[in-house]
Amino acid sequence: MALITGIAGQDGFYLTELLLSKGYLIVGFDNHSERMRKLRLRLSDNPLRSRVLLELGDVRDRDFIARLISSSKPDEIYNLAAQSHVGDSFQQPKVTTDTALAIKDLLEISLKIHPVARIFQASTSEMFGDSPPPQTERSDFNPLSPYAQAKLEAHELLIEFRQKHSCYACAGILFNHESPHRREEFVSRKITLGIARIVSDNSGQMRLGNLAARRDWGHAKEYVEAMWLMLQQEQPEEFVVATGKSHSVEEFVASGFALVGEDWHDYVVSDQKFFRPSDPPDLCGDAAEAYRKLAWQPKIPFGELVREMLLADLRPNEPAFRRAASMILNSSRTN
Ligand code: NAP
Ligand code: F7E
Repeated sequence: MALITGIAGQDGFYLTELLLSKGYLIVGFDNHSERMRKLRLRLSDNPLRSRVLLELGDVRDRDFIARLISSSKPDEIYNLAAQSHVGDSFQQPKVTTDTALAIKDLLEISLKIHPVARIFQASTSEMFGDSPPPQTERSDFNPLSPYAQAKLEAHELLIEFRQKHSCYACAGILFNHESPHRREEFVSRKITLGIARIVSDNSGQMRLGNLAARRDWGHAKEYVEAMWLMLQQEQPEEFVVATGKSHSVEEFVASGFALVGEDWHDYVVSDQKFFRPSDPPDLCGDAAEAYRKLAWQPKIPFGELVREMLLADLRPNEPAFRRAASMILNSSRTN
């Protein structure tokens, strides 16, 4: 039995599919009712869907968490709930911090009523800020946003709690991971959806912020495997989860437009409105420890991730989409 907080987000979906395939029963909750509706819809063709119990709820609600843990007695708890948009955290620091720090209640409640549960916390590469790449488990943290600061507090709190109470709790230091289920507020999906719209209308513009920022983009499907592996170890430990290669936002844009035979310079405008007060320049993780101890290694390269996301956003019925899709399929056959 697993409990997943923030189950209706991108990772919640992939983790649910992974755990179902491993025979788990799942209890999951999220506070976003529209996304919960979409999750139910996505799971509707999974023959194992009756093994998932979904609830609307808030990770900051202590009574709700206590009731859920005491009724489900989960072997594993995956804490994915977060206000996870870095840009938004500058406008909403309190909700971002309160949600991140809900891990404290989760740890305390679990220790009190069901201490055998193993707990995974979704920490983030954003905690490194401008620490020089490649970042490892031993790199300095230097958070540059309210989101990064809140996640770092949660990360340190978890490690301290584990040392004090000898419980099984650990945090994955996750670098950016994307998929066709990524919310469109994040740059990867904003780019692939934007290209799909431009191809469809044969016109339009894409307004982005900082094109020079470099991120280490992997596929969410592979990152949830690392989460599961981390809870199967003898001893709880923190791991960097990353591909080891970073690309600039400009490279993401250029790869996407090249796949539909267009030059990005004709469509993309860099707009101050989408810049953040501060932005880590280059986040690129070294996941050697995860490879050595978890035997975890990402296999989906950057180009394939961009292709998969773009293909998913192209609507199949229009001629322009069909043309672009066949170009993408041809390019994937030749490399
Ligand atoms: P996501 O798509 O934003 O999913 C998080 C889900 O949690 C959303 O549905 C969100 O709904 C929900 N949520 C927010 N506040 C909540 C609350 N108080 N109670 C219950 N649910 C709440 O994020 P993700 O990409 O799946 O990421 C999963 C976790 O990994 C997050 O903790 C994120 O910070 C962390 N992480 C992600 C990445 C990445 O690249 N994807 C990298 C490092 C770490 P709302 O829309 O209402 O907020
Ligand atoms: O930005 C730049 C932006 O919002 C990536 C979350 O999952 O990963 C994610 O956080 C980069 C940044 O993701 C736009 O300034 C340029 O440099 O897609 P993003 P993020 O901020 O890296 C980390 C690891 C998490 O933990 C988070 O939860 O792209 N950028 N132009 C833009 N970003 C957005 N969103 N929109 C733009 O127009």
